[in-house]
Amino acid sequence: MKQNEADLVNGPGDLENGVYGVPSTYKDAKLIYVPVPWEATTSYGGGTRLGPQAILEASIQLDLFDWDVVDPWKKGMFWWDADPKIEQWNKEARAEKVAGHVDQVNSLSRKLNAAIEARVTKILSDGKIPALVGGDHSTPIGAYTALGKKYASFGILHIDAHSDTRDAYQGFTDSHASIMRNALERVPELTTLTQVAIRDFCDEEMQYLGSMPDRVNVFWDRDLQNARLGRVAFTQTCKKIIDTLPESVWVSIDIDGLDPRYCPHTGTPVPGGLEYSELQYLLIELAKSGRNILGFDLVEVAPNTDASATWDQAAREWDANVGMRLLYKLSALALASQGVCRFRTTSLDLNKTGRSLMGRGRKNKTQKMKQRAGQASKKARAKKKKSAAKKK
Ligand SMILES: [Mn+2]
Repeated sequence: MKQNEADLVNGPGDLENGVYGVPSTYKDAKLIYVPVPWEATTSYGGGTRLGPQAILEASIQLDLFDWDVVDPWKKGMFWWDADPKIEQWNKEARAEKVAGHVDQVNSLSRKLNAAIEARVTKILSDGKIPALVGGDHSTPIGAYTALGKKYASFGILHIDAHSDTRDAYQGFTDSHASIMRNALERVPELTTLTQVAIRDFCDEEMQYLGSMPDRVNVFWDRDLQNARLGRVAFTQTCKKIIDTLPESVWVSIDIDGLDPRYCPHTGTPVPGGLEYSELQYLLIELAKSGRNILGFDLVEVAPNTDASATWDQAAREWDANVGMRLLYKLSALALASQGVCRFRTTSLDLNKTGRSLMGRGRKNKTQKMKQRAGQASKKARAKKKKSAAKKK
């Protein structure tokens, strides 16, 4: 195990140490990952149960330097391996689903929810930040229940292509397509749900969302795309999104909220969506707004299991690579939002090389002009001298 800080920061990662190649224990870590290899109710493409392991394996590629937060990895990020029972329940649930036994699937979902709730409750009561890694989007309901028991009120910032407010999709009470409806109905402490990048939903969902204007805010992808076409700055849109949220916020990111080129193997991809840079900007602004990020879930990342891609590690790992980088950024921002880590400020924390050269164009131009003028007068002086010498 490498303990040397220079090795950790500058060398290649070693998975034996832990996630991102950083040595960590539950006891010392401030942020705890809860991987959930579960896809019992997946309705289209499969493979998201493999997401957590793929993200873990991709994590050693990461350089630990973070542009926004000072050394978030030093506060400890611990990967709390999933209970093997979850994989077993998932297998059983998939078989019951194929057999058309809806009730059995629902009963296995309830087992999962209880297990996740127990784990997240422990993390919260130990004063740590829970970070769930799915799995499909049904997986975090136990985390929301635990949150509701700990906090009097909180909001959810929900990034997704889908509204996920269907009533028991295909008969499954804990469907990935019902997560936010279940959250609204089972967790009264959830006072505000703000959805972003939503572009696939049904009539029933539209009506349901419209029935609670005081509790739900939706930033439709159509409006975001139109704003982009009309050259409305995303920075302005971000302000509007963040303004809807209360002081304490859980972030729920379905990776399909992004443009699908970032996550082509996710279960239910839809064209449109956020750019990676937009999502990152939104999360940074949320953290810097003074709000408290209580924790988060990142779901629906699915690795490329196409056999023809097995020769090409980069192609195989692309989805997990994107998911892993988002996971680290979210972790850093959650830690900083709670005051555990410091936000980086350009003037104090970056050396000359790291300082942004953007926005200094005018100054540079003036400097260049001055320099040129100086050179010109130098030349003129030299010419004068020369001609004076000739005259002699
Ligand atoms: Mn979703």
